[in-house]
Amino acid sequence: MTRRGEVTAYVGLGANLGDPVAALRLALDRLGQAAGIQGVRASGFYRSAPVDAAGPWYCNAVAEVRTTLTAPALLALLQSLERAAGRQRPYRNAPRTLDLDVLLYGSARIASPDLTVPHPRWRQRAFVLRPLQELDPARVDAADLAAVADQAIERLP
Ligand code: PH2
Ligand code: MG
Ligand code: MG
Repeated sequence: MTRRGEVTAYVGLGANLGDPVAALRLALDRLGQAAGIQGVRASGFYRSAPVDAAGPWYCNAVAEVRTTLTAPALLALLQSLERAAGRQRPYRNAPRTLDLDVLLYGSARIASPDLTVPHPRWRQRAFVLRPLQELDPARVDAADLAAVADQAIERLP
């Protein structure tokens, strides 16, 4: 159930430096406790080979978030959690201790300098489609999933 004023958003979580599983768990806890977040439902965790990037394999997950925050406020919250996890940005797609992306924000389409929603590449990434499918199967297109079948990914037990 979504109450009036609440939006259902989907957040992608990823990490491939430090202790990625611990970082994702902590981020989910902090997200759930943040002001303006009414509920968080997380997918399972996945190990996935880097896509368009180098470095260690990632741990990835997706969270369904009920929120009264605006999309820019949600982005600011996610960025504060990334900073708390020691995120550095030496270059594009560098290995990271924590990456939190707004994938979807209700049915909104946003194209601002800071934020593009839906995330421009969410349908081309198995590490988004597979966990998202657990949370809301109807959102994931079978043809999209088939197109990313070559991306190495496994669900963690
Ligand atoms: N994030 C990227 C680039 N490549 N690959 C995997 N497997 N997982 C990610 O989270 C990821 C990536 C840029 O954000
Ligand atoms: Mg990302
Ligand atoms: Mg990001």
